[in-house]
Formats: sequence, structure tokens, C-alpha cells
Amino acid sequence: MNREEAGGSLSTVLITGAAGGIGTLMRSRLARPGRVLRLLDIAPLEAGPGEEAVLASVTDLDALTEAGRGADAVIHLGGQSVEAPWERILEVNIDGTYKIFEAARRAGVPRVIFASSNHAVGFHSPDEYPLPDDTTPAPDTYYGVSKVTGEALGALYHHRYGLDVICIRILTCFPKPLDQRALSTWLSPDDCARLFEACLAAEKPGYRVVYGVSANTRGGWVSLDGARELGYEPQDDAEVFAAEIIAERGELAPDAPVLRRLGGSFTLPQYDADNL
Ligand code: 15L
Repeated sequence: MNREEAGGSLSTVLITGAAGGIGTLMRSRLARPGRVLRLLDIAPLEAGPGEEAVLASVTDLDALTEAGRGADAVIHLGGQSVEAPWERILEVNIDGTYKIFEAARRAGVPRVIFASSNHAVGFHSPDEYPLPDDTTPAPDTYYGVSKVTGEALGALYHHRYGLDVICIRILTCFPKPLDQRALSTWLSPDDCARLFEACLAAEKPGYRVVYGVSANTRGGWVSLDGARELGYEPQDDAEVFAAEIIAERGELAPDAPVLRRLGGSFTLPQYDADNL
């Protein structure tokens, strides 16, 4: 019997950053009869059927602990989703992620699914593709450093306190791919939800770091072995958008700067916290 069949074990899922890009896309997709989605954000949210709204920041440990009470899993999406000055990354992404794990421990939440990012390993290059699940960190930004740190915190909270922790290095999750790189890196919202469901349902996953990407024709940049072991099977392919994107934006040469590293524009010299 898996966790879903066990009944009740998936009944309350706390989602941080629920008003953000991925949170908004996941809300309807993760709704299930009998499941409560507890939506936490600093932006006010109106709870619909099967939802609870919590107005709180990932910087508030007491509020996070309270929000975690009775939850079966946390999906941690909250925080800064692009590069920012170090102080902001430190407060919201690094200390904020520490507080998520600590709140989960204090509240007795057994599982945390952490939205890591390809930018944790953004400086790896095409000659290394497909990057394996255990790729050495190569963060391309302070933002990427915060994702490596979040993965490390996840390992600590697994090994020391026994939490199940799955870190998903999400590639590019938007309603549709917007540029040529995304034809390789797109994670469709439906596939993203499939991956979260696999993470919620997996029996005793322990500690894992996996990639999150769709079955893109131009993909193969990262391994999907770890995600598949959890039961994820991607169904979508960015190629259906290829003609439209190339007609709009022209076709890049394979050695275009934005295609030379996994992290794309985040790896370019001008994409620097000093220039923000
Ligand atoms: C991310 O981690 C970012 O949050 C998102 O804005 C995109 O840049 C994405 O990675 C990507 O690499 O496409």
C-alpha cells in the first residue's frame, strides 16, 4: 500500500510561496478530494474549497511552526526566485529555508519537498550532459548558492532528525516555454504537479536530489533517473512550441552564450548581483 492508499497520510500539505509563480500553477493541480492545501504566503490569499490560507513570512519561525502543525508534508516554494543582493538571499532563501526545515521538525511534519533549482549547478556545460542527479554544485548566482544551501540543510534534517527530504532541481517551470533554452529546460505545470505527487506518494524516500523537467525533444540536459525512481513519468514536450518561438525570436546557434551553460542567462557576466 502506498501513502495515498493508506488514506489520510496525504491529507494536509503546506505550500509555502503559494501565491508565487509555481504556487499559483500548482494550486488547482494538487487539489484532491480529502486533501487540504494549506497555502502560506506574505501576499493575502483567498482560500477556496479544500484550502486554508496562512498569511506569514518564511522569516517567521513561530508562524511557520504553527502553520506546520498537523501537516503531512511541506512543499517549500517560498522565497526569492531570481538573483538578488546577498542580504536578501541570506534572509529569505537561506535563513528562510533553515526556518522551514526547523519548523517542520518542531511541528512534527515528516516530509519536506524543497524547490531547488538548476541554478544550484548552473555553471555545468553541455559536454557534461546529461548531468547526473549527484552533480557537484556549481551555483551561478547567490540565488544558486541558496539552493545548494537548502539542499545541504535538507541533508542535515534528514540524517540528524529523520525527515524525508526531496530536493527538486527545477529547470524552467512556466505555463509555456518562452525562449529557445526553455525548449530544452521546460517543466510543464502538469509535469511539475506529477513530480510533486510522486514526491508526496513515495514510500520512505529518505534524502534525494532529483531534476524536474518535461520530456522535451531538445532535452537530455539532465538525468531523470532519480525522478523516475520516485515514480515520475513526464508527459509533456516543449517541442509543440518550437516553431512559434523560433518564428518570433529567430534560431540561436548551439554555442550562443545563453546555451553554453545549464543556467543560461544566470551564468552571463552581466547577470550579477552588483548590477541589479
Ligand atoms: C529558476 O530557478 C528561476 O526561479 C526561474 O525564474 C527561471 O530562471 C528558471 O530557474 C530557469 O532556469 O529557467
